[in-house]
Amino acid sequence: EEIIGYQQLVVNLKKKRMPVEVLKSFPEFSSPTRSLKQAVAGSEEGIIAEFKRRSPSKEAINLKADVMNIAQSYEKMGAAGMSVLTNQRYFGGSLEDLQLAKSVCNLPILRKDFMVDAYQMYEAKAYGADAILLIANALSAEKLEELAILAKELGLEILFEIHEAEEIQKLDTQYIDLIGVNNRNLRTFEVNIQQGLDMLPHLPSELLKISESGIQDRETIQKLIQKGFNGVLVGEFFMKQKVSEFKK
Ligand code: IGP
Repeated sequence: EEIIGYQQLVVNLKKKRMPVEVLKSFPEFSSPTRSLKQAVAGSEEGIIAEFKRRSPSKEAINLKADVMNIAQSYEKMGAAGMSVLTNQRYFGGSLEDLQLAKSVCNLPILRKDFMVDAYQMYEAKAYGADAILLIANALSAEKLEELAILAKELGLEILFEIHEAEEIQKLDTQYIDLIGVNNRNLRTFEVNIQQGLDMLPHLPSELLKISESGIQDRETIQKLIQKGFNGVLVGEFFMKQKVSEFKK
């Protein structure tokens, strides 16, 4: 059998799913995890800066953005980690974006996508993700646990995203590295930062909490941290800026 080059494998993935055995042969598959949890815990503002070309609610944000330049700029800015949208259809992203980001900086990388099956976990690890997203209201409790167990086996950390405090009960806290409180309602796209803040007292105190979505200025970041969040996940606000304007 012909040996396929690494770069060629990357291109092929876009078209069809390659065998899991092939994903396991990617160099990143056996690389150590950069802990997003530790990075957030050890940083003052816990900024997870997101790479997002467009979004379903806003259309184009920065379609031609250079992922390598932005990854390095996020690192220089002092971000604790980077989130890369790999969803093509709604966000214009790709696994190649993730792979490039990982290769040019030392930040832990979160694969931001709608994770629904085991294959995506192997894929995430192979392309260099350190953490994956599990959305509470997108999956059954059984599926969430199944994916969480596999993620942990592969050395991936878990950002568990919720919209309401009760959703925390859908996944045992032993699997959760970070809780993401999404301020954006994924059905109406409406953002309500106060609603996220109101959830804080109802979440387990021992877990790291990230406020996600709709954060458009430094003052809001400071307010969220001061009120008890350990970090923030910010996409559009950074993606609309020139990299030279990024600051801590
Ligand atoms: C970032 P914003 O408003 O700063 O660009 O949001 C992030 O929270 C958002 O992209 C997001 C997301 C998601 C995207 C939160 N949860 C789930 C896709 C899937």
